Parts: sequence; C-alpha cells; structure tokens
Amino acid sequence: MKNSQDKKQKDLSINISDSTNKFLTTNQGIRVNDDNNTLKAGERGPSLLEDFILREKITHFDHERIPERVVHARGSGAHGFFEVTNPIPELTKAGFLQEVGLTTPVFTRFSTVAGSRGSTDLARDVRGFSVKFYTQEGIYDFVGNNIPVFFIQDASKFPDLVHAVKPEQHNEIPQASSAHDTFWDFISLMPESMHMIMWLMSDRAIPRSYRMMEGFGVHTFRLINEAGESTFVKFHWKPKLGTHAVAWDEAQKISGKNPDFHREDLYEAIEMGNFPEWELGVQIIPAEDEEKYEFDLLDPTKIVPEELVPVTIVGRMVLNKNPDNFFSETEQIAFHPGHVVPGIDFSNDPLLQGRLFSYTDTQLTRLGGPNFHEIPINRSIAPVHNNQRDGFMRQEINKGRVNYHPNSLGGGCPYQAQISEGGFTSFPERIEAHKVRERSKSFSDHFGQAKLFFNSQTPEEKSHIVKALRFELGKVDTTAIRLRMLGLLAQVDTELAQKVAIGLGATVPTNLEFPVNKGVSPENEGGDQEPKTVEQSVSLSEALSMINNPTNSTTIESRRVAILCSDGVSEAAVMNIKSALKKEGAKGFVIAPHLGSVLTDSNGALTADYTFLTASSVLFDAVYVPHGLGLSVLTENDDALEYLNDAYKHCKIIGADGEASELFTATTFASKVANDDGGIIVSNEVASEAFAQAFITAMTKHRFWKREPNLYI
Ligand code: HDD
Repeated sequence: MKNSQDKKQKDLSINISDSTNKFLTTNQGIRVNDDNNTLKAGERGPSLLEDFILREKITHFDHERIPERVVHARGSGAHGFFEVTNPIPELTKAGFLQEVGLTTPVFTRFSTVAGSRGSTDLARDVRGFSVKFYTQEGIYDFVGNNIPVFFIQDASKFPDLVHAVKPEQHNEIPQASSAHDTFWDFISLMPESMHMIMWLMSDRAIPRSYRMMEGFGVHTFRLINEAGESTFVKFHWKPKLGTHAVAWDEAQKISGKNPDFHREDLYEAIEMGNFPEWELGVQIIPAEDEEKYEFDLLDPTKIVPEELVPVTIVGRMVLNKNPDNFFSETEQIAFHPGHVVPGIDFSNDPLLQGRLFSYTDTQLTRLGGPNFHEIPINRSIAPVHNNQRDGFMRQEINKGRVNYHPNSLGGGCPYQAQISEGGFTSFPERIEAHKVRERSKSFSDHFGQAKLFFNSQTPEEKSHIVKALRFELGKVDTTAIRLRMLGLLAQVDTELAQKVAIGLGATVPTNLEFPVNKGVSPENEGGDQEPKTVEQSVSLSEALSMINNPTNSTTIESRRVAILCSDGVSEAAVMNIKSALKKEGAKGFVIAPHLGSVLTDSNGALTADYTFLTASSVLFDAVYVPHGLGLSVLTENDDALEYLNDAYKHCKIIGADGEASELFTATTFASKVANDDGGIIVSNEVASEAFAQAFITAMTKHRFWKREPNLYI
C-alpha cells in the first residue's frame, strides 16, 4: 500500500476558499458594490424588501449556528498523520497497520464532556480523544477518552448520567462542573461508577495540555486477521511529552485568566512547529483468555492492568497542521465508534453496543441530515459508491438510472466486494442465548479496581483525590447524598472516606444500601448482583499513577517560563535563561510592568511579551526572577507579586539569580525557601550556565508537589 499522508489535504483543497485579491460577491456570485448601506427609499427612508444583498446576508447570518454536540461540545482539533512503526499483520488485516513506515492522514479532536461550546478548557472533567483515520479502505474512527474506564456499564444509563452532570435543569447551573447535587446524587446511587470516580477525582481530570494526555479506547475491541481469527484488543495512546496535570487551584484560576488555555496551547504548539506526538499501543488478549481474568473484558468499568498484559507500540501519530477554519473542520467533524475498517471489529460490551447506535443518530440533528459524510472533513479518501440517495444538502451527483441493488440495467454496479477484495464481514461469533434484559454477574465487582487505582497513587496523588472529593462533595447541598458518597468511598478505602469526611464535617456511615442495583435487576434483588469487591491479581500498577508512570517523559519541550522584568534588569541574565530554554525547545517570555521596551542594565532594550496584568503565573510552567528586578516592582504591584506566590502555591519551579533572591522576602513563602526540596533555584552568580542548567533540570520534574500539605504522610 502507498502512503496517503497528503491525500486528505489534497481532497480538502478543492473546498478551500481564499479571498485574497478577489471581489466581494453575493452567494450567487454577483459582485457587490456597497456592503455598508441597505437599499432605501430615500437616504432617510425605509429599507426596501427588494434589497437581495441585505436579505441574503442577514438570512445567512440568522442560520449560522448549529446545535452543539450533546456531550463533548467544547473541543479543539488538528490534522496530522499516523505512521506504522511495528506492523501487526498476524493480528489484523487492517490495511493502515500493515507495513513499517506506512502513513495515514488523521484529524484528531480533544474535548471536555460536560461544558457547552463556550465553556472553559480547565474544568475538572474527562477529556475526549477522537482520531479520524482517513485510510485507503475507508474511515476508521477511534473515539476514546483520556481515562480508560467509564462511569456506567450499560448504554441505557448514558442519558441519565449526562442529565445528572450537565447544569441542573431548573436553573442551568453550574456550567462545566460536576460539583453539584444532581451529579453526585446519581453517582451515589451507581456504585459501578466508583472506579471512574477515582480517575475523575485524580489529576488526570485537569491535564496541563491536550498534548500531555494519554488516550484510551476504553472498550475491548476485536482485531481480525487475514485468516479470520480474532483476538481481543485494548487501545492506548501514549504522549511523547509525558502525562502531566496542573493543580486544582491553578485550573480554576486559568479558567478565569484564559478559558482557551488548552485550545491555544495546541494551536500555538503546532504553529511553532512543536508538533505533538503520541504512540499507539495495543494490549492483545488471545481469544482463549476471554474468561481468564477476575474482571470481565466486556465491562467498560475495568482496565486490563499493564502488568497482566503489556502495551505493545505499533505506531505513532503526529499532529502537524491546524485547521484552516474551526467551524468547517473541528465543529463539523463527526466521529463514530462504529466506523471501522476490515480487520477491526466490536466486542459485546453493552456500552459499546449502545454507542454504535447513538453517533450517527446524533449527527442527524447536529449536522442536519443524512449527508454529513459528504462534508469535506468527514469525506472518505477511499471511493464511496452505493445506492443511498437524496436527503438535505446532497452534494454528490449520481449518474445513470440505477439506484438499487441487485440491478441488471447498471451492469450490477456498484458490485459487492468479496472478502479477498476488501469486503467487510463481521466476526462470526457464535451466540446461543436467551433474550434477556439483564446485567451479567461478572460485572458486579464495583470496587476491586477502584482500590487498585487508589492504592497505585503516590501520597501526593492520594492527597489530591481527597481534596478533590472535599471540594466536589462540599458543593453538594443535600446531606444524604454526601453521606451516601462517604459510604461508597469507604468501600474503596476507609482512610480515604475518613479524610473526605473530615472536610465535610461528617462521619462515614456503615449501613450502606445499593438501591439502584436492585432496580436494575429485579430478579437478583439482594442476591448475587449486589456490588462487591473482588480481590485483584495485581495489587499495584505504576502505570496508573501519573507521577510514578514508568513511561513518563522528562522533556521540557514547549514549556513556558515567565521572566519577570523591569527597567534595570540584567540583560545577560535574561538572555542566558532564554537561550538555555530555547536549546531545550522551551520558551522564556518577558513579563514587565508595561508593554513596549524594558531598559536593561547594559542600556539595551527587551521587548515585553506580556504585562503583569495581561498574563499570570498560572499560564506558565516556571517563574524566573533575573538580577536587577527592583523590589519595589513586587511590593508596589500585587499582580507582579502574585506571579511568585502562585508559582509557589502551585508547586512550580522558581528561579532567581544575583540579588534577585532577596525579592523572595516580599512573598508568602519567604520563610520556606531554605527548606524547599529542589524546586527553588537560587544562585549568587548572575547569568551563570550552571544556574540555567539547574533551573532546567528542576523543570524536567514538572512540579514539586511535596511542597503542599500532604494528607497522606
Ligand atoms: Fe460518546 C461524543 C467518547 C460513551 C454518545 N463520545 C463523544 C466524543 C467522544 C466520546 C470523545 C466526542 C467526539 C467528537 O470529538 O466529536 N463516549 C466516549 C467514550 C465513551 C462514550 C470513550 C465510553 C466508553 N457516548 C457514550 C455512550 C453514548 C455516547 C454510552 C450513548 C449511548 N458521544 C455520544 C453522542 C456524541 C458523543 C451523543 C455527542 C456528539 C457526537 O456523539 O458526535 O452520540
């Protein structure tokens, strides 16, 4: 197979419009002579209905909005390519996974789930991770999340989950937040959500960047090889930049300072040539191992621990081009887990099975009809021929008389493909069963893997989970809901429940009932469907911790450093750190009292990138105070001082050289500088290489969480 990396861009190019040096026209191509005044009966008279230019312009504007996605409304995307590094033809016949070096164009969209289109990027939420592969055999959509499990086991609960987490129906409050009564009411009655809740309350739900998140297919899928044999598979995306988070207080402040933080981060990284990259990995589970584990492979609230089945890397994805138009591309792209190519198939996971219905259905409302596959961003680069016809906004002009199959008048065309010609066939799994509305008993362990996740966290990460739960449940008004949640948390870890209870001023209840499970399976009331904890064969998995994650990267590529400057600042010091950062692919920004020039100690001038007011510490990874920054700048300017105080609070790297470290006396952490565990770098020497190196080494650690009061030591 040939590389098709550029094929999608060529395909899109026929729809790209560039107005440079062109006349302004109506949609009918009539050149417009005056775009500023309506046609009137006299210059002070009423407008005339005849004004087709005005009517067309206003009518189009009136219809510019389409319904936002019912979930995952807020998102950002980019073009790129997927390249095979380790082909797996023995496992799958999917063409795009066959040869080393084979590339396939992709468009990837990241999203939050609960918020509206205009909501903040930094909400505590799951992040969507969707990749459209424009393969030569048709579209393959990977529609996953940055968390490998889900809240619920059955698709029929999805509308309930989403109603509960979205703003409450009576007052449409709160926006993009799960910290409210209806969400926790639902969760407290759904013990199956406890594993997911552990992830959602962890720092995974507040990523530093879309570029620093893992992606997971969540469900078990099937791979099918040329011989028709099937293996089970779990998909993983591993980010080259490592998996990193911000602090919760920081996330909330970013939401105010720059709600587009993740969108801008992705856009700018690509514009600057720092192309984000992920490796695609697979966990392969042979068909005969389907029932080997203490969890059910079909249960989407379970992972397959990497200690049981390692992740094998098969390829890499690079995002290297921003969309030309957000609406046309990022907004109109339509993903569907049911878009698969020969070689990939579904499992019977009841959540996946429901999804297979939902995604086309939702596009009918969102994109207005059944021809959404013709929108340029959704168009396959593999030829499309069938007998589907008509519908709103049909683009294709189908020739000939024949629009049915079988036919003789059209010579039988388009004809069906044999399997050997790439025709898709479903895996012929043998099923012999009664038609029942039941949950499998193998799905009843709701706490075993929640425990595994919690126990795999470092003390700092556990502490963050406790604080997140204190925050979320602290925003719940109904006492009974808080108590039910404490009861459920106690099933995961008693100490966790007790520590959360302290924050709520409550006591952990002991008499826990699980009403919803009785409702779900009436025949099993009180019986073997009761939620339980199953002993896990793996008791600790480092892959579940962000801090201990064995694949974590120490690069500081594309990280941002705030350099606090004022007139008289040492030019040598600023240039020293800037060039050291540049060598590592990171960037230093001059932050000053005003825009324009900052005069340096050597009579030079630095151009301010931002002022103390227009940016903020929370928008950077580290703060550097060069020699020559006047103390008065900090004492007289709260915004400037906040850079240091917030950087300390959010466990970031702080550096100062020459006399600059004296400025710490003005900060809230003055008394703690001497005891810091490596995140505060000071040097008496100005502009020293050793200082710059130490600063960069500290940045590779991302954050110094040990600075925070820790509830687990
Ligand atoms: Fe979903 C969008 C991921 C369960 C119904 N989902 C959507 C998107 C992602 C996911 C990433 C955004 C796609 C984009 O960028 O356009 N959804 C998941 C994952 C799930 C999941 C990982 C569980 C493992 N979803 C799920 C269920 C249902 C849906 C159980 C319904 C039964 N999801 C939808 C939807 C959306 C959607 C309503 C809204 C917009 C869209 O599809 O195109 O159909």
